Amino acid sequence: LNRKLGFSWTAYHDVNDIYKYLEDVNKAHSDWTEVIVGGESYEGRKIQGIRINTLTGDENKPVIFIESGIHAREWITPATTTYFINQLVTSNNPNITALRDQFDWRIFPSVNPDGYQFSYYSDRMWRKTRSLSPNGCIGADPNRNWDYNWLKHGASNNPCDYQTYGGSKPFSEVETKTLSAYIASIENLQAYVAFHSDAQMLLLPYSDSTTHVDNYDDLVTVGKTSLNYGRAVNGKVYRGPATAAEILYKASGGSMDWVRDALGTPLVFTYELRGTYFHWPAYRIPEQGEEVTQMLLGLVTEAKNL
Ligand code: ING
Ligand code: ZN
Repeated sequence: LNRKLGFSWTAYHDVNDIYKYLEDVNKAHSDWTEVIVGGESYEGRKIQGIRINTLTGDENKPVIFIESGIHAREWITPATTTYFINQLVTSNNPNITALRDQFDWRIFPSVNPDGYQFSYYSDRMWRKTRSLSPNGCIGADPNRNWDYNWLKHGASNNPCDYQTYGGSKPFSEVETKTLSAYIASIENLQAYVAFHSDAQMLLLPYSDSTTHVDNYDDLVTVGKTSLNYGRAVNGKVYRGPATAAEILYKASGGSMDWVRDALGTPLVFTYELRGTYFHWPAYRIPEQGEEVTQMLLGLVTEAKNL
């Protein structure tokens, strides 16, 4: 519990409070953090994140990008992401301070802020954005809307589909259009990590194919260490690392696949955290927050051995 900043990890917070927390972290550490805007939403919110980049004399550290909350109802992902931010900025553990100091972190806890607010206040199971289609139906799946094999597998072309409508065209959603432009503008992007719930897995690109990418063996090595670190916290076993096509289902148009294909980012991963129908009790947020912290530590530790 970080009382000084008026935020907690024993309750779920709405997006205004999450953004306020990022601003408070920045105020407390203004010399080495920055509030960043990765894009905007249909209803005019910012996609707000935080950059954590300590002053070490190295102006060109590798960038690690963290994407959470692309699916509105997967509340555990923004919650564990702010938990991780808190670890990075407050921990005295040398493993964590090294994790903080060696990278230029760009962390976005809620990349679908309209959807998250709608899930938080109106419809708990909402997943999509909140854009209005000409036929009156609302929302597109922001993890089916990226410009890679758009609508090829595991996506609906029906705007009224509650789950996986891919949008009217690739990047039809302002959230994915603006966020993808922001990601593409990052120099030295080494790792892209997306968080979902609740299949309890680690997924590798590409999500719509069982064909393996050229550095698949490296991704498996890094992914296994990451899962080992995570398992050491609570003993929870995650499936994978493997492609979604192999262990979950085929799905095209996801963020990680576009980042890998369009930008050639070497290390791209999607974690599916735990939960039951997207529910996870608030008092147990720290449990998964610690797991996520260790999984990211394991990822980086093994990646440095490549
Ligand atoms: N799972 C992801 C989904 O969008 C996924 C799995 C990851 C698909 C990456 C495509 C790309 O369906 C959840 N729980 O949303
Ligand atoms: Zn999801």
